[in-house]
Formats: sequence, structure tokens, C-alpha cells
Amino acid sequence: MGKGWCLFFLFWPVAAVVSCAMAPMVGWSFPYDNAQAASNLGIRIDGLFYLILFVTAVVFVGTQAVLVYALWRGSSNRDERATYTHGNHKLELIWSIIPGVILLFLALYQMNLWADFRIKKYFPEAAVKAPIAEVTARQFEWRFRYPAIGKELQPKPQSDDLYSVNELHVPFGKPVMIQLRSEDVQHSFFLPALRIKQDALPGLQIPVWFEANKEGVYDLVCAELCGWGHYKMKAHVIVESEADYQNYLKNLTQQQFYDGLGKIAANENDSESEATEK
Ligand SMILES: [Cu+2]
Repeated sequence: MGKGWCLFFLFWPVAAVVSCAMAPMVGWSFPYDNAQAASNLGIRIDGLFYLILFVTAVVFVGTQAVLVYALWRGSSNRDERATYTHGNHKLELIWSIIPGVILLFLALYQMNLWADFRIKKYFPEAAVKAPIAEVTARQFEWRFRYPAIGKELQPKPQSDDLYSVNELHVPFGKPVMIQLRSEDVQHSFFLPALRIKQDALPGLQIPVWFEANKEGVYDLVCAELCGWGHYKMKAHVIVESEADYQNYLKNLTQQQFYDGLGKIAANENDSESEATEK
């Protein structure tokens, strides 16, 4: 085997390390704001990602280095013959136990993060108490159902609920929880900037919580190939101040319950609408 193969196998670990090191500088890394996650949970998830990337990088570079060394030695000394061995029990034990220990470590190390992310018992209490909206994915859009101002989200739709499509507003400065549903096929609620991803499954209502670490407009996309219009499921989550959020809900109420005669027929002003009805 010629030295060309040594260079070929040497090239890949070098290319991988160089491109990984360059990635954040040239925008090949995570999206948004110098690749920094837009939620504290996202930053912890990134930490886990980088830890795994480091472990796999060490293994990859290490094994490639051994491969290149073996090829180089073999190609520069034609007289030395390779010896055939039929397995090595001790070696096999070592390379089974080391990955096993690494996997076990990762499994234990990430347990808290997984629990905080996925298990409702560990969600922030304030978010669980008052889910902000029900999010229904359908072919091909996101539908949001908010409770009326001052009310709590009910499992079943209420007559004074507020609706919007493809634009979810949430208040900044506190964790929020949504109830995720799917109307037809399997979709996936994905906020890349916040590192939040959860499948939406027909027949299930799945709670999802998130908290952005700064105000802004974040992409909401569907991460499940759900049909011909999958690409159209690009929506936004708008994280804004509490005042702006309340204003948004007020405007939504007005738009939704405007009766065409200059009156707002919502239950926002219960006494007034009752008086109008009489
Ligand atoms: Cu979808």
C-alpha cells in the first residue's frame, strides 16, 4: 500500500478538526447570535453536545492517527510482514469496557437535563400552573389557542378563547408552557434558537416548556416530514415584554369579537356584553 493512502486517511481527521474549529466563525455552527442558544436550557443542551463532540473527536482523531501510523510503517518497510492473529481477548475487553463506561457516564450525566426538559414534574411550577396556549400542528400550519384575558387555558375550547395562526406570542422573563397537539399526522414543534424540539402526535396532548433568555422573534418550524406542504410550516414565536403581550391579546380579542358595528362582543367586559344582549 502506497503512501498516498496514508495522506488520504490523514486528510480526514485534519479536515474535520479544522472545519469544526472554523464553524462558529463562518456561520456553519448553531443558528443565532454567535451560535449561543436563546434559552438557558438550550445553553445546557449545547454543553452536552460539545461534551459528546469532544469525546467522539478524541476517539476519531486517535483511531485515525493509529491507522495512519500503521499504513505509514507498512508502506515504508516492505520486508516486514504483517502477522495474522485470531482475536485478542484482553484487547476486546478493553475496547468494550471503555465505550461502555463512557456511555454510562453520559447517560447519568445528562439525566438532570433530560428531566428538566421533558418530565413535567420538573418543569418550572409557574409555567405548569398556567399554560400559555394550546398549539395544534396540522397540515400545513400551526394553530394557537389562548385563553381569554384573565382566564386559564381549558382542555376543551371555550367560546371566548383567542385564536391565531403561525404567530405565537409569549411574555418575556418567565418560563412558559404550551400544550402541543396534532390534528392529523405526526409533526414536530422545533424552535432551533432555543434548542426545543418535541414531536406532536395525533391523539396526545404533550406539555412543552421554554424560556427565551432575551426578547425577540424566533423561528418555529416543523421538524417532521409531514406531507407535501411541510416546508410551509414556518412560523414564529415572538417573545415580548409583558405589556406588549397583554396588548397583543387585547388586539386579538378586538379583532376576533368585533361585531362589525363598532362593538366588541367579547367577554372581556362581561357586564357590558350582557347589557348589550338584553
Ligand atoms: Cu408538519
